[in-house]
Amino acid sequence: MITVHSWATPNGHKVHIMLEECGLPYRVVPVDIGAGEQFAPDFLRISPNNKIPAIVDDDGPDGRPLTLFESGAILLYLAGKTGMLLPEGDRARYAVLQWLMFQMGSVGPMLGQNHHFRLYAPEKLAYPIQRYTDEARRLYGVMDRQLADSAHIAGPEYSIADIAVFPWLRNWQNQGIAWADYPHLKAWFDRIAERPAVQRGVAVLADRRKPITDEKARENLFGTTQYQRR
Ligand SMILES: N[C@@H](CCC(=O)N[C@@H](CS)C(=O)NCC(=O)O)C(=O)O
Repeated sequence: MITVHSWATPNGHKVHIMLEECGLPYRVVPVDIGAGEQFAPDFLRISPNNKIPAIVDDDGPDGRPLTLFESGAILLYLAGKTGMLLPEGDRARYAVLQWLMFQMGSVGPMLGQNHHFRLYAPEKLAYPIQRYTDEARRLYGVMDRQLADSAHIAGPEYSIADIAVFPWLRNWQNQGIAWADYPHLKAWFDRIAERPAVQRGVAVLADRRKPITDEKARENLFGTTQYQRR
């Protein structure tokens, strides 16, 4: 059995979607990151970076339990375990890895900062809002051009690269994005959103998540608690 320690955020959704696509049995342990549960010693033992998602697979590659944090590593692990959504041929496989790294290194961090300065920062600061909105638009443009001649993010087949990117674009309204500027990306987004496993994946824990409006949640996520020595 796989246990997913998670919350209903884009990085959590990636893993929930992958588990649903693979049809693996799993159970979810909610880690309410607004309430500070990511700092609990038991969670830090499996996720020392105090972030969701993390998994524990009782049946790891050598038959012993395996723990993993970082959503990209988890997607690769689940693809390896099931033989699904990561092509076997070298050329196609490296294309998927390339776009997965693009998501992990650019889409996630840049859109994350964009959300931060647009929604959560106590002051609306013009410079970072401009900087991260520009970056978001640039990245949407990169993906739109890729999808002009490709059915999926990393090539003709649906893969873990699509699963990694999709949840980050669900919040496009809060990113200063006009879908009309990215027609190929929008068509892809709508196709992915129709997949039953994707719909089940984004529903996981969705009823538990609350908007980050209270001071305690803000403090846990962005304040001194975050930067205490552990
Ligand atoms: N690179 C990490 C990022 C994970 C991440 O940023 N998780 C956020 C939620 S989407 C989190 O747990 N934040 C809580 C915190 O920073 O304390 C991954 O892809 O797994």
